[in-house]
Amino acid sequence: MNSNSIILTLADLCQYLKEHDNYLVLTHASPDGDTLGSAYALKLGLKKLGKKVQVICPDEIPHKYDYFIDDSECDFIPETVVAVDVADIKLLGDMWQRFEGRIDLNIDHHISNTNYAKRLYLDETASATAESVYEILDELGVEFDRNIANALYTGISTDTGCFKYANVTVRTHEIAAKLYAIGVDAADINRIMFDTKSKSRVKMEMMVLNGAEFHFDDRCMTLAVTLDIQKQTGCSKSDMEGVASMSRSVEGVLVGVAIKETEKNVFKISLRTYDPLDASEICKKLGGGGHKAAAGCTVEGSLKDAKDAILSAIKESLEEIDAGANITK
Ligand SMILES: [Mn+2]
Repeated sequence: MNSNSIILTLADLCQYLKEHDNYLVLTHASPDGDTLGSAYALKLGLKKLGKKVQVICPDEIPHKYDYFIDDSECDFIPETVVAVDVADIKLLGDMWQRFEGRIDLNIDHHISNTNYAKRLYLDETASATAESVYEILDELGVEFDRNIANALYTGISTDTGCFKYANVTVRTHEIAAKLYAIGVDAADINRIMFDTKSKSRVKMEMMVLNGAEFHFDDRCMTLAVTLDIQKQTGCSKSDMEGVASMSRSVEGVLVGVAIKETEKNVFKISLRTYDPLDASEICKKLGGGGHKAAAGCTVEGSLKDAKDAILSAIKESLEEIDAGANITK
């Protein structure tokens, strides 16, 4: 694996994008608003510069994103492969081996980025990759339109929990303001992304909350979505996206854990933490990664194995914090 990406500045990146063509833009598997919004905004923007662009998503794209998906196809042989919001090549899911060593450019904001691409533009101060894509298109002189604004707004709003998380900066709001000036459909997007739940999701949440567990003086809450629950409620992958933040919204909880069974005896764990707990540090212990407040990892075995593994990693971090608190007393 190439672990020494050439690090690009914004100017280098824009130069590169101008000089190349026939783009294949890749999103991560289990796509979220940021990877999709970034990929399609990039596609729409580069097309305006006369470039040929195709987006590939390793998984089916949930219909709720239909309003900015540009399905237009044109015939070309891809020359330049760009991964957006993809911190690690393995996050390409079933496609990662096909693209190993073949990613020309990676545009990302994850501090855990594994430098797998030939070139990397990484801005870990950006709340969302879409924030960077806004700056890139702006720098390239692309004329923004409502579709691009909607795609970018989706990326930024979903990665910030609708501008609620600690990753929001002055710049996040400045870019959002620019998107408003372009005519972004913010209220409609917010309703679709944050205020609408499918019935199967509500049923799933009821069952998941029934099995909720509290640990470590109620500072940790775990929620598990087993295959059985998924089968009984018919909930989709995107229905399960919000489970991790459900637990963190409980009073006194510093770390919310969502354990999703993705196939028999394989559990994808999502962590949401508040300061001073670092979700990325905890998940790294189990081979995963992510951001300080939101990270993930995968554990194989039984549900109990998965729970034991993540709880012991969390316990270590909580003990370190408690020890630190004692020293400062
Ligand atoms: Mn992102």
